[in-house]
Amino acid sequence: MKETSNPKSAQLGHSTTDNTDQALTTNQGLKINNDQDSLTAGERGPSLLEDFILREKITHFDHERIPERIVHARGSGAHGVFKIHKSLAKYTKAKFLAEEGKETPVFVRFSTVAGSAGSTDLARDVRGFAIKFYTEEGNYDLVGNNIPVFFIQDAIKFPDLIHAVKPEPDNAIPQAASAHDTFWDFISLMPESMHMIMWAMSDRAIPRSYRMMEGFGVHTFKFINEEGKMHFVKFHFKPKLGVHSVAWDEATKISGKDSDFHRRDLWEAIENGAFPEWDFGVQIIPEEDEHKFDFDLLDPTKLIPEEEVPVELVGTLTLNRNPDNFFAETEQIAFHPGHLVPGIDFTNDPLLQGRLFSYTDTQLSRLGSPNFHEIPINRSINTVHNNQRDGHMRQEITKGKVSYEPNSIGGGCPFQAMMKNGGFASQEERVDGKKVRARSQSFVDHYSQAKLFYNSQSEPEKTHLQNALIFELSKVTIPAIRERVVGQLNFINKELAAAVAKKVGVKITTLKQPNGSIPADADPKSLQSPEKEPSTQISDALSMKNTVKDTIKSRIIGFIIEDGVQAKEVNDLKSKLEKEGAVVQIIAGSLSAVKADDGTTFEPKHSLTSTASVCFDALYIGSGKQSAENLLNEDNKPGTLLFVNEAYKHCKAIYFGKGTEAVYDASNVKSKKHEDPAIITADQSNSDESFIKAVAQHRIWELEKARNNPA
Ligand code: HDE
Repeated sequence: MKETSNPKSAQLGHSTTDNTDQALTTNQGLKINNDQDSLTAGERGPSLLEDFILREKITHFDHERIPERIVHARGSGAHGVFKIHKSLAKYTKAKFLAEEGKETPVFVRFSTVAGSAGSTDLARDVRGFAIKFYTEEGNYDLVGNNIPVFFIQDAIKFPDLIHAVKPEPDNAIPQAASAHDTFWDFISLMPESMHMIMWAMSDRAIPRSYRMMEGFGVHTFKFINEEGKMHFVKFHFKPKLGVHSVAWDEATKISGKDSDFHRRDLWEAIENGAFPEWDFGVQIIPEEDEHKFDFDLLDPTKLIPEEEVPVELVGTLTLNRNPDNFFAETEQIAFHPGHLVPGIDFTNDPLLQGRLFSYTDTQLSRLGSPNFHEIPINRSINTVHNNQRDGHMRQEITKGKVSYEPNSIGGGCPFQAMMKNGGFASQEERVDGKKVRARSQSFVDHYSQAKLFYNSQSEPEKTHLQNALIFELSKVTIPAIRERVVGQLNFINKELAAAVAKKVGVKITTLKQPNGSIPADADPKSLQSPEKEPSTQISDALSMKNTVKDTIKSRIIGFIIEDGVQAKEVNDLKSKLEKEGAVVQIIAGSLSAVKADDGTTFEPKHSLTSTASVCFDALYIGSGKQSAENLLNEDNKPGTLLFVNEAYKHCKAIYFGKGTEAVYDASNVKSKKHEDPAIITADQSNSDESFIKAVAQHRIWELEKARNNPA
């Protein structure tokens, strides 16, 4: 889809300013002759109140900040297009899903949850995955996450959860981290969070890139077709590049080396034309099957295993344009799960129900006016007609005397649309029962899917999860909290609990009240036992081991070279890798041009000390004895070895070019030559191809334990 054919981009064009070749003006359009000095009484005298140019500039500056989002404050976004390949008309009348081949403009914002707007991208955290579809029937927002379940079952617990995870209120420590007392105190008392905790402590919470994570709608939603028939639906986005993460040690180091790592990665991929893509899929459940599952479809702490209901892939999401202005677009975009189009409706999931109130409410304090829908990024591509008027910063000039309905003076306009003409009508549903403040009995199963997730992980994933729990709980200063969390883990997996208990210095106790925080008058007998097993024992889709591993597209490969490097070898490999879509970046001892053996030069993008191996997916040590010797000279040796040793520790592919044995020998690489799939040497057959294959594997986590490398 060309940009000119994207109706949202065309609409934004009307609000976009280009300053090229323009004179500087005030906000009133007055050309400014001197923007260097204020108006003063005498050259060394006081400034004058009448200096409207100074006052306008300073006043605007004084008010340039708006409140950051209460959650998901740190985020990055991009424009793109959603295309439906296989019509869903059988299930939904939503036009953007029903018409095969239809393209819909989108804006997607990814985020972390707990940190402030300036916090590191690599925090261990859930990632937001919020999509605004600018459909011809109005904006549809799918405000999802990269994890398919949530911590809590009811919106009334959300402020508690967020207060617990945010920096502690007395000293505002720690920033963008769940590894502290209040978070784990709350979690230890909330068994319903255990499934989500398994996900949040897994490597899913430290993605390699926004482009390499899944997206989920989380809640069960409803599809309604032209005949009014309803199906339940779960939404999925599966990245074409596969689902990949970094190691925790990498994450903490990236936070120091480049805390904008994910933001930069998304920006650069789009600038380089490596447009991030996801397959869009749905799990469809006929209305009559609502109670067929051994969990409640309305419970947001449960997923539907793909073994029980397969994900049908029906579309693609592509991000193809960076915003022109971060504040105007990424910051001011306002999502809301209640932005619906005909053919999609909510369920009674009590978490979703609470969200329906929260999102508009929060925009009022964040964006400051009920007219936030008029901000260019939030405008629908179809025009808005209603009788809402006035308010702060109103932009629209609505003609006529009439601002009420019904009316005769305005000819009854704007009029209500019949359903057959696209009028939205909430799906009718029978609701009867007593007014109660209680959790449904069908929600009281907190451990079975936590077991499913844990049991579905590969060995290295289990180790990472265990280490994450150990790291987090080691930061908890109150032993009773650590012990209570271990007690919860013990209901999920005994070995996991034992391994964590040992490292965090607590004993395993059987919690008497596994169901944790319950209403004051609850009957403990009504609470179910943690012995329940999941309906599916193992689900392959839950392990990242089974993800896409056949592409090196957009992977960043560091070429470490120095003077004397063999130009032909470097150029040949570079073109091979670039042909496969990888990005090659030259690293040398300094930023001075590297003189190759044939007299040509290479311009380094980085020096050994300005970047680090954690910012790369794989390394190539450039061919040539001379280059290797220079990489090991007094000046460069520490940097070169740190690069190689860290990459080795993080199980990345490393390719030693011809004549670089000295670097191999000096490093911590202890693998037997030709026996380690991630360590490639130029003397092995098909070395280039072996390297490409190893890079596509992302990281060879299975080797981590054996390497036992302190780097
Ligand atoms: Fe949100 N959430 N949330 N949330 N959420 C917000 O809205 C809220 C929940 C999600 O990039 C806020 O505009 C409540 C689940 C994303 O702009 C706020 C509850 C899921 C984003 C809010 C939840 C999400 C938000 C803060 C429990 C995954 C970022 C700023 C009932 C399905 C959107 C804003 C963006 C943002 C409330 C739970 C996803 C305060 C009350 C579950 C991706 O309205």
